[in-house]
Amino acid sequence: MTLATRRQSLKMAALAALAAGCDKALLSPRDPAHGPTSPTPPSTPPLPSSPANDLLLWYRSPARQWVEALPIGSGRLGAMVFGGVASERLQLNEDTLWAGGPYDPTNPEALAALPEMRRLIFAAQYRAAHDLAAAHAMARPLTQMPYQTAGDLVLSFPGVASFEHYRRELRLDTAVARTTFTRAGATFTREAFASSVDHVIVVRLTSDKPGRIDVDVALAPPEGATSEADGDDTIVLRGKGRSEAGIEGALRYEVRAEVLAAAAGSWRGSCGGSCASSGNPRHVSVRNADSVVILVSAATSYKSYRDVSADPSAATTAAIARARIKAFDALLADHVAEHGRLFGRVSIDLGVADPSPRPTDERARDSTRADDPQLAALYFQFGRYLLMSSSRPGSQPANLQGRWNDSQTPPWGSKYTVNINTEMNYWPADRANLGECVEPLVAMVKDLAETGAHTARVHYGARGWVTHHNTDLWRASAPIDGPTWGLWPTGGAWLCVALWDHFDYSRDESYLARIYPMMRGAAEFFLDTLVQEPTHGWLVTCPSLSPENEHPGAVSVCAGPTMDQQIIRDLFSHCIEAAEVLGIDSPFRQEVGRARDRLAPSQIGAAGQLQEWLEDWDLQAPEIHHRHVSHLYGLFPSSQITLEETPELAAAARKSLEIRGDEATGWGIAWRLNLWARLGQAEHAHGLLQTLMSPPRTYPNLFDSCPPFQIDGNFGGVSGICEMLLQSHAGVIRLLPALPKGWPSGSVAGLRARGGFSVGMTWKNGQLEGARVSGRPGARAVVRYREMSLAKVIPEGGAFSVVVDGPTLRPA
Ligand code: FUC
Repeated sequence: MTLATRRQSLKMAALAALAAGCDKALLSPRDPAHGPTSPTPPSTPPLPSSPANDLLLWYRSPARQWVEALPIGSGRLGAMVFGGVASERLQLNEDTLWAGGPYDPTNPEALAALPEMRRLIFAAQYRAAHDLAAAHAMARPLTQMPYQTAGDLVLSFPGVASFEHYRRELRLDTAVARTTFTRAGATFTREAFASSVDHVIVVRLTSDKPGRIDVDVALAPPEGATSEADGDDTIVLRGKGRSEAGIEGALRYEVRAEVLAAAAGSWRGSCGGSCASSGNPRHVSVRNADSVVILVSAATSYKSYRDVSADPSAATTAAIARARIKAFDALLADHVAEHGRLFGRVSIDLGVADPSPRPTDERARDSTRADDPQLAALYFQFGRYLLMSSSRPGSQPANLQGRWNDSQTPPWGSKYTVNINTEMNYWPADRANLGECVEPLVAMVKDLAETGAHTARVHYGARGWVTHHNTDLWRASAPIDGPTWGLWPTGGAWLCVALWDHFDYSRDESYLARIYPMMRGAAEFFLDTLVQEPTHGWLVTCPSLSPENEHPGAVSVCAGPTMDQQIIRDLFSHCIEAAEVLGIDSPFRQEVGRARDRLAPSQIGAAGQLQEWLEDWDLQAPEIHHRHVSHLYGLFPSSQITLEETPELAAAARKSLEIRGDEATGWGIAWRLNLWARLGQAEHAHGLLQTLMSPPRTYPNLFDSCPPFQIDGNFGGVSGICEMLLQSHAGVIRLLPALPKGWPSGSVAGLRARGGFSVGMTWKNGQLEGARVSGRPGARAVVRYREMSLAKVIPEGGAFSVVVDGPTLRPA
């Protein structure tokens, strides 16, 4: 046997077993003794039996539009599965495929304009300050780079016209999308999953009758890319990232699809005999196969925000080669195990109003009319699924669309908007026990601390680092879009607060040591740039704005908006506590403490509302019902304002919420939901959740609609459900703080609480029955239910239980 023939026969063995679902493919391809294995019929995938309604999205017909398709994702890779019969489409994404290339958007004129902008603002000449900023202080270019689609995997099934018994579904417990139907006496099954273990998207086509699969496999390139067959069994799509706003597209990218077909009894040709490019340079055609497996990988030349020298072709080829030597069952089993490791940590039962199985789109549509607690549980688990699928260690963070985008020009560039949206994406991470998913955000903030240091110097002559209201793959940090939106220096600080939150839930000091330099740098920026406002002598940001909201001066530019003061107060407090925990930086701690004491306080206005600005402008602002509720940051996600400790401010926050009203974007509703839960207003929070998870705020595939699709609403919804069931700020674990009447009996297990705790509990007839709190032995937990309270140290066994006994909460 020549080396070439031996290689070919080893490859054949692996392919045969892979397509047939045969574990023999796990034999080392280097072991010549085993030779080619004969194909075996497709095995049943090792999936647990079909899950309950609250772990399954399902539909009676294929997706007609993108927001009906079902998302799968490995963190790095994403796909939207349409479930078509005669033609199936998987729209593909790769996390680093963005337009543009490394660039420096800072504006060298900004620093010189700073003193005059400040003077104009303190002289109440806001329009002039706005115009000056527009002329001299904004990024160049004025926009950032958009996230891009990577094209489509297109499967055409010749001769398939009619079919019966159609169903498509997405199982949240296994993260497998599946389409089934019958035709001409055979049942056909198509499965797809995105493996974060093997970094490939895997599609398998099977039938319960042999030799019945005919398919043409192609990759449909986005504009500017091309695709072609590479040998008999592979299609390769190659492209170059688009140029945008004068920034040249620097990325090269590749999508590679390898087709592996098995026919009972024999292998024909390199992928099953009739598997060939068959004269069409863009298709791989398979005829009369028993089963077909398609492995898809994608990569770009992105290494970091300043290095685009990776080899995408080497990356895709290596990923496919590694996946190919595993059997399909092994790929699936590893994927299911890794998915289950995170997903299985939390179970939730909010009760069942209607036990009949109904398609997800019908349930979402009907939930406006009748309460459907199972839909809320499904929405919760779907949100957890989306976070796991779009943000994994090593991937980019979840952007405005998570990982899923079918456009070259997506809404708001599908970027990272950090004046609410990116932070909201991560609200559920720790609450819903997916702490690892924060890792990509940490990596992004580390980059921003570098690019933002340059922006801090060029725009403000300051130490530390700054990020304004948006960033992209290239970690651009200068103010974009125009002063109304961009001239807000507090984005990096808010991101640091999000990183701190992850510490607060885990109490992992090695993690704290990692993020401390970023927090310190963010604080340094404000030590250098806060200015004293003339009326009270408070330290304030200037220039700044209350995100995207114009004040009565008909511009948004101002000094010391309430949100800034609250975020900076948190940042400073966290820096002080972090330095204490780490036992470092004593003089810095004191300096930060002195500045914190001089920050402008949260103020109550004439209408009894929490003031959004330093001045009592709220009721004269042009958009009184504005979608952002920035000044309520202090109530949620922060805990500067609580019902118990600052009741006057909590009442003012409530007044502001009432003035603002419930109408908002998807994420705006989700934020309000979390805020009302913090106020203990269960029915109001529940009503907002119902609105959020029904049309028009939710699409048939349960994606949030801003509109259009934006994933933050999904994530804010998960966080809101957590906050209704469990809150853990201000040193207290509150059980069922906002339990609505619609969820009278239920249970939850595996939610996380600040301080390093996990909490499970059951309730019945609207009353808590009992709870179990686990954590590090020796850690002291204060647990509260209504007016009852219990403080207890976690014992050696790592957990304690409490029950409600008449008017008291007592150890079980
Ligand atoms: C902010 C919001 C918009 C949108 C955008 C991505 O600018 O005000 O509604 O969500 O981010």
